[in-house]
Amino acid sequence: MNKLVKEKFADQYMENLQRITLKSFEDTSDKDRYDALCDTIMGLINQDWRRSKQKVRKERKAYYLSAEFLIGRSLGNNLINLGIYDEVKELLNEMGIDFEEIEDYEDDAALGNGGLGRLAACFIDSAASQKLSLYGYGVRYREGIFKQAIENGFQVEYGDSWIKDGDGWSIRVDSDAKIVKFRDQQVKAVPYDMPVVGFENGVVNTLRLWQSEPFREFDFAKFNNFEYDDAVAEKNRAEDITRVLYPNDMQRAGKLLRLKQQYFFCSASIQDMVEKYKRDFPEDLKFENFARYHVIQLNDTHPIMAIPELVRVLVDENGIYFEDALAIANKVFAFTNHTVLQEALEKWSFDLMEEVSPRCLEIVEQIDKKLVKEFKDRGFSDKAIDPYRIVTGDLVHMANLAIYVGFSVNGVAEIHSQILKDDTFKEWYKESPEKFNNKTNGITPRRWLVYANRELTNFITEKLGTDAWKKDLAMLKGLEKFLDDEKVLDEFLSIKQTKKDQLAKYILENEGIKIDSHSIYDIQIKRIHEYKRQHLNILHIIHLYHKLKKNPDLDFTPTTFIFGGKAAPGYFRAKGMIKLANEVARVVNNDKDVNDKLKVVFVQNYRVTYAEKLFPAADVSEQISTAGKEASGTGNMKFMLNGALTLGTLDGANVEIFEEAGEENNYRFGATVEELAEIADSYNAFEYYSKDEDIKDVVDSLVSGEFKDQDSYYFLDIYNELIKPQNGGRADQYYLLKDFASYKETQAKLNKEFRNRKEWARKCLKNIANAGFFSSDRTILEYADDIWKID
Ligand code: GP0
Repeated sequence: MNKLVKEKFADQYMENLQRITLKSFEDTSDKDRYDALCDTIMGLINQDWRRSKQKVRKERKAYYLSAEFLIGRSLGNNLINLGIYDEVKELLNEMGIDFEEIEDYEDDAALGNGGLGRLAACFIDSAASQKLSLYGYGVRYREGIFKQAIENGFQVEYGDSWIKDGDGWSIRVDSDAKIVKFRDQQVKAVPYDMPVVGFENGVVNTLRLWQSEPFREFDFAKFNNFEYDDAVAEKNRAEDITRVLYPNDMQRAGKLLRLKQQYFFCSASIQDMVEKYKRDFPEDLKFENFARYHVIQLNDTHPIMAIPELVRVLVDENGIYFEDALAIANKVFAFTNHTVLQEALEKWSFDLMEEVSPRCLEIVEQIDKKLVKEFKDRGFSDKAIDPYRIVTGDLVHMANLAIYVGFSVNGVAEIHSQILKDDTFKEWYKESPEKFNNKTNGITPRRWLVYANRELTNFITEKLGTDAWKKDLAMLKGLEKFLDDEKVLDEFLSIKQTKKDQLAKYILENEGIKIDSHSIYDIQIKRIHEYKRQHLNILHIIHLYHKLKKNPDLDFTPTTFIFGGKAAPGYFRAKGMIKLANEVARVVNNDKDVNDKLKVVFVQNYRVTYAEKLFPAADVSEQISTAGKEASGTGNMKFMLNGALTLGTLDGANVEIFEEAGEENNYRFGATVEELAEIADSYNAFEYYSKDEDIKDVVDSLVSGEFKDQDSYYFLDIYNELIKPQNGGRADQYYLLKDFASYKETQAKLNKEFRNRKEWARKCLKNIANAGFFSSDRTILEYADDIWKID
């Protein structure tokens, strides 16, 4: 930004501020100042946005359909991507405005649960930054993921009305509204477009989120007849559809409203594509070239209703034959799977499908019939066809529908894609191996490094002598030449210390807990789930606590264990894990005997904005899922990029992190997928419990009264899961006790090695230098080249 542009920006900002508020500058509030800043930035990108839209009208485009986009805040990120962050901050300072203060007026756009939704947000950032024409399509939930508070150690959920004070980053486009028809309801789908600003390249893509609205706000006749509730009943019923994000991560909802949400945004998006196609290619009445111009990536099973909907729109509304419509769908749809946990693979019952869209159900059955015929013609028996069936009994298997109709199926890390072929979808792999491919996840370096860690960003730019790495993260490799440069290693350590000090301050302000910023920051932040094994971490903390109690002079590097994450409101055991973490924190933090060595913090309401402060400050990244269960993980990459070492199992993208940065520069522990497969039938958790004193000690502490769960039965439940065979199955489904000893030993090793500061810093730098592969720029280019064929 040169001086002139800066002055123009300042003038524009002042003008907007006064126009919006009708106040003199001195009288404006911080919120006013925030609003005016959004407005000014929206004005600034307006031209690029229009130009970007216009330019790609007649080009092949990719569409990312996702029920979740976990964006977080946009102000800082947009300024970074526009390349004017520092200048605008300075400018506001000159005006006497504290940038950080007004930044806090923005609520997170938390329209997602966790990894899957955040991945979608990283992807659209990378696509715009790589000048790819990728459209995002999703849902504009009025309530994002609930706000979490910890009260008395328990998770309590509050609503998240993130747009109640307006939404400065969206433009409502009434002229593009669609009608979505359910069996016995019709609603208006109104698009809100959000700009997706590419990194310093003039490209602005669009994220289009659909909001459900009634055709009329109010039934006047009913109101006149004193039927006040009925007068707004239709309005409420329509608004219900996009009222709230289902807060379940990796759990089939099985609820009518959820399927309605899915069909709602799929239908609106498909109609949008078809309508624009007819506008831009009016001569192609038979849609012969539709597939040449469209490719649709389905983000997990949630948007798969788009398949029957496309067929329906082509057949019923455009006079195309079913066979031809299906042939088009074959070339258009690609499917990404994000987990091998069965409880996440959606299967919808006939009656719900029927209630949402009888016609789409009919089309699904027709597709299934075709599938059966094809397999029969090739000599398959009924039984052999079974695993492929889209319809079995009265259930519709969404994944089978997507794999059969689509031309591509991908997993999100090497190991995960392999498991899909070997296990989850092995029958399909045998039939259609050419459809299967891997796309290892990535993260956008703009939000997760350039924005979140200004200090490290400047360090890297200075060391590399250029900032081109922000667009080409593989360039970080150049940092390797400083691995033995003690001065540089010291510099890194001092940056890490700055970020740790900042986090300590933030935690004190937000959680009321004082932590020692010179202790090891050992951090586990992610959704709370048994397979992610937060309770392995907690049990180990109990072990350390007992050890320190017995021997206060123990040779131990002071450590702060930090947790963050939400539990699905109906997930009993996950809520128990939160209570346990908080109860252990309460006991440990109030015990003077261990206080200067051990602290435990559960940060409340973990979200993108909190994450931006946690990742840069971490020393140790906890990635301790049961091998084979975490498809990829993306938090692991954010830690790595910010110079934390991974303490992890051979699971998901950890495997690739160890490959890139070297196992010797991280802390790997625990059983492998193969080892677990081998003992699957013979595993006896109770034996581990009875033979290992340390295990027995910590497991028993769950029910000894040392930690109190206020009669919630949370701790007994965890105790039972670990050592008592569970309804039909065995105990300890996720092999905590199996991995405990290995985890404990690796923690001990790490704890000692942390003290060799130079060597530790060297490992951190080695990790940063090799994090380039995990840029979502790389991932998105692979999607573009291998699946989408767009340039
Ligand atoms: C996977 F199936 N993931 C699902 C889901 O419903 N929600 C969700 O967030 C996650 C995976 O667990 C992941 O391994 C993965 O990296 C992410 O999707 C993006 O692919 C880690 O969070």
